[in-house]
Amino acid sequence: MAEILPPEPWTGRSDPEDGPNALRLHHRAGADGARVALLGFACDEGVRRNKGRPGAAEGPSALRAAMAGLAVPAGWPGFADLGDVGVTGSDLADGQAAMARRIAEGLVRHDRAVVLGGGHETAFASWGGLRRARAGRIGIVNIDAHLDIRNPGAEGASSGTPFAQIRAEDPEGFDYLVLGLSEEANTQALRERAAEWSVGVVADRALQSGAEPARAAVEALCARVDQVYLTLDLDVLPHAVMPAVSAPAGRGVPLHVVEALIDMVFDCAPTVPVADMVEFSPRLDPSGCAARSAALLGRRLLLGRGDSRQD
Ligand SMILES: [Mn+2]
Repeated sequence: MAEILPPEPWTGRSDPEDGPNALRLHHRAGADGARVALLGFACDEGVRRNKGRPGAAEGPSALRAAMAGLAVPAGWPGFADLGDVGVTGSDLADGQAAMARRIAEGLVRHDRAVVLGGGHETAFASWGGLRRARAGRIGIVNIDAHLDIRNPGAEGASSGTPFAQIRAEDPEGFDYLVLGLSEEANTQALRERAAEWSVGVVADRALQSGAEPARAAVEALCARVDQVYLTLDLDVLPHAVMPAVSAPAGRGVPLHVVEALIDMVFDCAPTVPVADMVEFSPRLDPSGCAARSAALLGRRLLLGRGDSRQD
């Protein structure tokens, strides 16, 4: 069953003595005229079916808490929090359908929906919401160690199947690029399927010192689509930075390179109406340090093109 969970109030540190520009993310929640909507998908069922470690359902509220105190530029128009869709029980398809509807509704009033997962089953809802709300060709850029194009198993769809499901819905329009793929974490069967489906791949090993090796593939995809759906699986980060995922990466792509990849997509894409960040499991982050890194990336997705650059 899917339930609509209203947004919680945003709270955090305030420093009024430093003047009107001492703004943090929580100060811009619910701002009038916000172009960006934030939504959460509180769901563990996809990871459970994928035989992973649960906890992703607690991701949206933990990520909000970690993002709340981050500084934002004074001119940033802010964001609207549309709350979460919670999946209770085992009806994943019903939960994804409810989430897709919420995203599509959000895109009526806002230019971009930023979705906090949930496992990577969130992607089927993100893409579904975008397809419902906007016409035109969709290119998918997935920053991830994994292809997530498995065939559904005995229990059906999971966090390992979303991009195969998307292709099944729209085989002609399927245009999919994975950045940060770990050769060792994807079976030969999956890599052969990716080649058969013309999936673009840039390996994690090519992205150790910078994002430039991905530029040609990102620019080519952006040139042939009308809009990009950007999806970020936190398990692309090295395990020392991001232990709080079901499947931590043995190698991973460094945080600064992931930031540069996000910037590259926002710079190249005609538009990015939906971006999501998935697989964060706070119960696997006892120190809270992984949440701090995830929050930097969530902030970048919220601020989008240009606005996130303070470096
Ligand atoms: Mn994934």
